[in-house]
Amino acid sequence: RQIPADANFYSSSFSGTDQPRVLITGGLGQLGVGLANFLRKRFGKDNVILSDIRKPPDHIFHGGPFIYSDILDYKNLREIVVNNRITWLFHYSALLSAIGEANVSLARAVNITGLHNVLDVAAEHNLRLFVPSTIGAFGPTSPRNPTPDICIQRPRTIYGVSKVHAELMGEYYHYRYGLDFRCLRYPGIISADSQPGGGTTDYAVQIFHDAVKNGKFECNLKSSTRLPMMYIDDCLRATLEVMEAPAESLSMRTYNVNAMSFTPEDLAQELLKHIPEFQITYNVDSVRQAIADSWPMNFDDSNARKDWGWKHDFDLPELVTTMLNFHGSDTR
Ligand code: AKB
Repeated sequence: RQIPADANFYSSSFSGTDQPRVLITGGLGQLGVGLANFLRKRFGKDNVILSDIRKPPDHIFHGGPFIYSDILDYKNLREIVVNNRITWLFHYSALLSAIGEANVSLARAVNITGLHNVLDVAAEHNLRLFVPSTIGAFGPTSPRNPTPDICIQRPRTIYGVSKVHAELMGEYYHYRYGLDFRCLRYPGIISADSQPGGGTTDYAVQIFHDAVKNGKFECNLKSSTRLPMMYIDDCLRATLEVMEAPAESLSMRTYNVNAMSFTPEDLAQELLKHIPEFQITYNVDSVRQAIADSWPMNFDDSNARKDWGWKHDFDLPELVTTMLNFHGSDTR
């Protein structure tokens, strides 16, 4: 691997007017397929390559290029970047907060060693690199209501620790080697046609499915647990917007982005407006509850709004209507 000592070596040869050639790692998670579809509309189907270590369902193969890539295998990653003339990389491979606590060594390998490979390949090949961070990058000693971009970050999960590491390493590579690193701290993301796996905010996705199918939902967080959340369309748009923002508009390389903030009780009340028979019960998972209690309740994203014009479209009422429409419920 060649990481030069000369900080000017990687001065950008990518001009914002070129059509990017995109690679998405961890493409079969909650966000990858939606991001690929979104980017393909803008950059063309063949310019966006989705990748994962798992075999995709047929419809994903038919939607555009899909290849095997293992972020723990540096040569494999480099071969893909070189052979496909990749210029932008979206790095979505990660173990989320709750599952990370059950698999610390795997989370450490994927979230930290994998990130090192991605950073090196991006720096070597002059890529523009997006790495998602999260509300989980904060901890119990961070200000929680609201949480600003710059404050104490002492998360208590391996997921959070790995995301703080990613933020710092990306910024370090930016200042040291000129890597065009861009990072958003996502709230809990709510999507209709893809499932999260192993997160603390997953309840806010599952509740719609169960409400429509069974008219009831058992929640694994307390009714009063307030967390920042965002609908997937806002998340994908924020991601593209920060990637397309002129470098000179970015006063930072890691931004909070926010849309709404609610508790399970707030969400249940909004669902009741559409499904009057809906019932919610609570059976608290102590691991997830402890994680949620250490996370921001509200996110201050004023820097994203000021620097590159971030503005969300979906608040709680629009979120609920959109999710219920997708799940085929009769929304009254
Ligand atoms: C999780 O709950 O672990 C993720 C996140 C907020 O980063 N959805």
